[in-house]
Amino acid sequence: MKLYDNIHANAPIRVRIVLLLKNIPFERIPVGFSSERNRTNPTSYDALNPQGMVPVLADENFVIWQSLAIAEYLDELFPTPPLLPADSRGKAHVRSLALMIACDAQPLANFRVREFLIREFGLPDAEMLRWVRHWLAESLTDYETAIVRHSTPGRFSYGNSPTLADVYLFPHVLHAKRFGVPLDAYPAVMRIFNECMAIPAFYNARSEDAPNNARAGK
Ligand SMILES: N[C@@H](CCC(=O)N[C@@H](CS)C(=O)NCC(=O)O)C(=O)O
Repeated sequence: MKLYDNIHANAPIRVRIVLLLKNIPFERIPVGFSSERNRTNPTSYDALNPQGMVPVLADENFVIWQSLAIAEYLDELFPTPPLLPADSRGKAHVRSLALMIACDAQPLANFRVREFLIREFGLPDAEMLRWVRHWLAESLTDYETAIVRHSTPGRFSYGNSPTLADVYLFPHVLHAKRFGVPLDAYPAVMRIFNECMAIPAFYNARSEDAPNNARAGK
């Protein structure tokens, strides 16, 4: 497996967690970001992923993008340990949690969004930071509410073993830390984050400690 990755990026951490949890060997291919995409002269990476984002997974000639699609593909190919509950309701619940982050939270703080706000609206750094912190804090409040009110009790977002919900939550908390979001208001989220930190696959998937760091575009 090849993982197209960027050392500073958040979304590929999700895929690295899945690969490491399931002991799937992989090679990281570094991808650089530019501040504005050139639609008239697309790069070879744009040919791989029409969105030009990371992560992309190449399983031999099969190329797939969007971390949730990648994670579920890997979960089906390598079922142990499972990252979705066996029952339909459990699956739907875990996907709801993961999608809160994947669809509604992380995109608002993405590199291209931040770049656009600065470049096109002249947003000063401090205001841009306010934007990012605001949406990160909102999303953590919503996640905290969701797990306190609606999840099955347990050590993780859903029960006693990590699921795709935790695969999404963990890098999101790292992102919030990086942007200086105060985290005291989210005790349930932070309890789960600390449980994840104790699992080598989560810990080692973080950008600083990821395998093949030297290849990852420093
Ligand atoms: N929904 C996508 C999000 C991917 C994404 O946002 N990737 C970011 C890095 S964390 C990216 O490539 N950003 C480059 C850019 O914004 O131009 C997924 O889950 O794979």
